[in-house]
Amino acid sequence: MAEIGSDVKRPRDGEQKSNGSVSVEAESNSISSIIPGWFSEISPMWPGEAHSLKVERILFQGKSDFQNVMVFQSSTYGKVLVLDGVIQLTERDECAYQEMITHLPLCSIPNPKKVLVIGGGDGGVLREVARHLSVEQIDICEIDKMVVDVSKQFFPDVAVGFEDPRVKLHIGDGIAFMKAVPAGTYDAIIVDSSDPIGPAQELFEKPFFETVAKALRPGGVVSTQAESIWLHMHIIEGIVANCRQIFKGSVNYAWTTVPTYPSGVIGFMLCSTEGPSVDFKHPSNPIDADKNHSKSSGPLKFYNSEIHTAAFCLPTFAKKVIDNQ
Ligand code: 4ZY
Repeated sequence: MAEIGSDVKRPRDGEQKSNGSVSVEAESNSISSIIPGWFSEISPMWPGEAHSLKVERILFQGKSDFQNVMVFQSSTYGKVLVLDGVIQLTERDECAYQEMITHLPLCSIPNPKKVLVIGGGDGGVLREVARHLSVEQIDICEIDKMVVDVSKQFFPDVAVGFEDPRVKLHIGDGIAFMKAVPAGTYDAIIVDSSDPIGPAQELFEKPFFETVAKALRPGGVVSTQAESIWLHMHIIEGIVANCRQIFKGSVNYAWTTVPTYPSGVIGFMLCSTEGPSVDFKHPSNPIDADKNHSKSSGPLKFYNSEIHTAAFCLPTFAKKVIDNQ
C-alpha cells in the first residue's frame, strides 16, 4: 500500500460543519455543499447547475502540488474521487468512462502493441488496456503522484491496472514525456484528462495535439477526453477544428453516459494519423468478452461492439457543429 504524503489531512469520521454540510476549502475553486450532508459539484465549467451526491463519510482530504484531492463514501455510488471539487470517478459508474475511452481506440486497430496513457493516475484506463492481449508495453505519464497513491489506497478495483507487468509508471508532465519519445513510438495514445482548467488545460490545446500526432506511428490512434455535448459545444468545436488540421487520417467524436459527470454524458475525440486507414465506427479488433478478463479485473461491464458503433451517432445539434469543422 502506498504511503500518502505528509501534507494529507485525514478528517475524523464524517467531519462536518455545525450546520451539517460537508465543505472543503479549495484555492482554485470552491467545493461547497448547498444541501447539508451532500457534496455539490460547483464549477465555472457548468455554470448554473450542480449535481449532488449524499455523503456518508469523508475518507481522505489532501493537497498535492497540483490540486486538492478528496475521497468520500457516497450513499448511492460507492466511493468517489474528487479533484479540485470535480468528480473524477465513482465506484459505480467508472466502468462506462474507462472502458469506452480505452476500447474505442484499441478495438479500432489491429494488434496494438505500444500504448501510452496520459493522465489516468487512478489506473482504470490501464486496467482496460491490459485486457488487450496483443499489447506489449503500457506507459503511463501522470503528473500527480497523490492521485496514484490515493487510488491504490481507496480504489483497489481501479488501481489494479498498475499491477500488470507491462505497465511502466512515469510521474511527470505528459507533454514533456511525449516530446522526449522518438517520433512514431506508439500505436495508441489515450488522454484521460480532467477539465481544461487547472493542470489539464494544456491537454486541450493545439500544440498538445501536434505532440500527440508526432508520438504516434502512421495509422496510430488517439482517444482524448472531450467534454459534454450539452455543456461544452464551444470547446468541442475548437478541439475538432484543431484535430482536423493535425490528424490526416480520420477525426471523429463519440460519447457515452456517465451519470456522475456533469450533464451525465462525456465525449471522446478519436483521431488517427496518416497511414493505414482507421474506421473507428466499426471495430475491426473486437474484444472477446470471455477471454479478456483476469480474476483481478473482472469482466467488461459496459463496453460491447454494439455500443462502440452507437457511440458515434450524434444528436443533430452536435452533428451540425462537428461535421462543419
Ligand atoms: N478524467 C475524466 C473526467 C472528465 C471530466 C470530468 C472529470 C473527469 N469533469
